[in-house]
Amino acid sequence: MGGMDTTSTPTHCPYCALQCGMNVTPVPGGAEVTGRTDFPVNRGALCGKGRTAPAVLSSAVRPTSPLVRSDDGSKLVPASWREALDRVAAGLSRARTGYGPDACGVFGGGGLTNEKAYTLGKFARVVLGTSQIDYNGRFCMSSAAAAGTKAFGLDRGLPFPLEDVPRTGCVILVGSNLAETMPPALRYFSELRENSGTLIVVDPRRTKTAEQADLHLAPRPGTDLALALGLLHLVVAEGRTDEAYIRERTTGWADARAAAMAHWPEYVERITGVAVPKLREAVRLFCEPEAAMVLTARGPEQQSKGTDTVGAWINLCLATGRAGRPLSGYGCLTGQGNGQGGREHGQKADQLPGYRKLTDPAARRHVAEVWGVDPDSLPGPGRSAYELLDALGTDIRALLLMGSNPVVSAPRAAHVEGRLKSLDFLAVCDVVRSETAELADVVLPVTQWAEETGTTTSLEGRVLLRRQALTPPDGVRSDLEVLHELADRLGVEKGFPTDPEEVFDELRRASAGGPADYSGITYRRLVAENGVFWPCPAGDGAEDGEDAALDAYVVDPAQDHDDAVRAAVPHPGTPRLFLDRFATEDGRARFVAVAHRALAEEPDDEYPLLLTTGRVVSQYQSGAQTRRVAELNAAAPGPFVELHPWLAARLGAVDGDPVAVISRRGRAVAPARVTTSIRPDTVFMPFHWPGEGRANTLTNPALDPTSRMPEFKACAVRVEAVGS
Ligand SMILES: Nc1nc2c(c(=O)[nH]1)N[C@H]1C(S)=C(S)[C@@H](COP(=O)(O)OP(=O)(O)OC[C@H]3O[C@@H](n4cnc5c(=O)[nH]c(N)nc54)[C@H](O)[C@@H]3O)O[C@H]1N2
Ligand SMILES: Nc1nc2c(c(=O)[nH]1)N[C@H]1C(S)=C(S)[C@@H](COP(=O)(O)OP(=O)(O)OC[C@H]3O[C@@H](n4cnc5c(=O)[nH]c(N)nc54)[C@H](O)[C@@H]3O)O[C@H]1N2
Ligand code: SF4
Ligand SMILES: [Mo]
Repeated sequence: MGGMDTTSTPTHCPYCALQCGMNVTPVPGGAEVTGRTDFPVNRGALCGKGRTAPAVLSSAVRPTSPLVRSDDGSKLVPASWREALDRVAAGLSRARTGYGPDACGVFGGGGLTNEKAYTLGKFARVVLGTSQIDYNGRFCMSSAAAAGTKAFGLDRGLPFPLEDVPRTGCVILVGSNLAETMPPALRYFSELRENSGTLIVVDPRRTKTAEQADLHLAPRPGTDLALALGLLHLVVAEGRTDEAYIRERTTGWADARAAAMAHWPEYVERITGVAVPKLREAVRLFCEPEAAMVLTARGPEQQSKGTDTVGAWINLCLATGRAGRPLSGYGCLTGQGNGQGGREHGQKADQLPGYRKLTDPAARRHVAEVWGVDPDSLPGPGRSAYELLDALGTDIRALLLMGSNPVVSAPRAAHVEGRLKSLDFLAVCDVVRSETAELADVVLPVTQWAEETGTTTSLEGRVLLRRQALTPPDGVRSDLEVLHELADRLGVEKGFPTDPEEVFDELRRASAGGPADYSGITYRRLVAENGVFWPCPAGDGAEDGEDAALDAYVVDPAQDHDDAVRAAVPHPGTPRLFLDRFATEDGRARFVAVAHRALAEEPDDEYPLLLTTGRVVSQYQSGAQTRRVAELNAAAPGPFVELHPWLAARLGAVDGDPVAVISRRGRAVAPARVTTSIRPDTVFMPFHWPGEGRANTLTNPALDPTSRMPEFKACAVRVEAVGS
């Protein structure tokens, strides 16, 4: 696939879930990218990270040979692929022989393509026979996924395309700073306002996104649940519920209503710090137009009550008839490049491909048949991401890590770093020498986005083909090749193809009939149609007549095709979900009865402030990739601590002075950034950097009981001036 000459290839960005379309063109000494104007989501726009992504392809910033730990353990030294793979197979075998299959752990990532995520899950269950697999998406959108599944019977980040946003009446954006985290998406919200729609932003900080809003609510971190309940209370009190909708399309209203009525506006003001008139204004803006949306991101989700919090925002949509109707609905803005697909195809602890449940006997039978194994041989659900990392070196003796950098990104990171060091054996597949790779016994350097082909599923639920545009450097191999070689060494010779299209065709069969059904999607369609929204089941005639039907269909989808073509025409995909019914058994959406509760760690005399964490526009995640790009480092050179001038004055700190932020987990030091855009009771740190300024040294791994999401967005800290 793809031209290896100087022609440009249409593909997609390696980073976030917007998956902007880009053209990649080889140039002497590297490659250039331009935004694809034919891709509807970004229409040619790219952020700085996407524009500079080719810099990470350079052999100057990445290993191009496997690395193994030297005999004295002091450093990583180059080795042949044969030796490196032998060592990984031996490390995994030793753990399995010594302690049983669950002594091998696998940790994946939401940046991996669908093909890789699928193969990694299969590798864990079929080759290693371990239940101990999970991935970094657990740290990302798992609370929204749990709440969405509970309410609607299905979790797809956005149940509608972004193009619907400018045409609705009001959007409440809860804890998303998309002006920095998905810059090209901001256009949809500007267009909304140009069309006289309104934007409400809920964020403890006045971010670049909040500056665009008609109304900014700045709650104390971790109180979104109370806020949503307070808004629902007002909706009821002001007679703004949609009773016919509630009756026809939902269940559970009586209990949810009673729970909301216990949250008086004045009580909610006391908890959140948002004044009652602002609550009333939000209700008015949300309820007056015909249609409205609530979109959440990591702010309300990365809390130890994230699932209930998202549930409360969904309640608000349901009570006002704003879900499963045109231009209305609840959506979660998924984060990683394949944050959506990565959570559907089996690298999650409790899951089989097609978003099936590992505990469902029918699902086990279906997938086991595709895999050619006995259903009883498939292990059960394993631990969630943080629990898995916490068990390293105790129950789990060897770990295969692919597509994550937990030394920087996991909560209570110093502890996690210690657990990684206590392993008998650690293998890391990565494109760069990440901080976690530095701890490994073996590092396997792999090909990157523009050097390989595979599919991702964007935040809209649109499956996309990322195409190979460049020849990889000598010495690197693809993740699929790595898994193939390891499976072979561990005694499974078949079932781990290295051709992504072959893997995708198997994934289609494995997902057929499941909630995330990809069976009607082919690589050809993805190219011809610029992506396809799931679910997209294969029609009855699809296998036979597919090519002819596709050609006719692609030439003119709207044309009146004859019956034979029509029968074989592929399912068009599903841009908009739930318009007729929700995906629950009875077709109705479910309210949840939830009540406000405290943070896992409330401030006290010793730790009187709240720390919240998040992102800046020029760095991505743990920074493993973007910290290797000069232009991005110039724009965002290092960590900082945002604090309000009142707090700074009390500490005697001025802008730029180093300050120490101390929590029960540890201490981090970074320059103060004094700003009125943050609440005086809260400090903010971005989490992109290792070392002294690592935000995750401080964060609290308290988990949401349902989603197992850690409380990244609020923990108790104190701040001290340093060296003054
Ligand atoms: N530049 C850049 N872009 C990215 C990424 C990146 O690392 N860098 N990562 C990608 C990924 S994986 C993800 S998940 C997305 C994340 O995208 P976002 O969710 O937009 O990112 P965050 O900065 O983590 O959090 C958003 C906002 O939540 C606010 N917040 C903090 N605590 C609370 C709270 O208690 N309640 C509410 N309502 N808000 C709160 C923060 O102040 C912050 O402005 O971005 C994606 N895009
Ligand atoms: N304090 C705090 N912590 C957070 C968050 C927060 O808001 N606050 N957000 C959380 C969220 S939402 C997320 S998603 C996580 C993300 O945190 P991480 O899981 O650490 O994510 P990345 O930094 O993207 O790490 C991906 C790693 O995989 C490598 N990689 C990229 N592509 C590939 C590939 O195709 N194959 C292989 N083998 N490797 C690849 C990259 O080089 C990088 O080293 O962080 C979480 N941590
Ligand atoms: S917004 Fe996201 S997908 Fe688009 S160019 Fe930037 S990082 Fe890439
Ligand atoms: Mo994320």
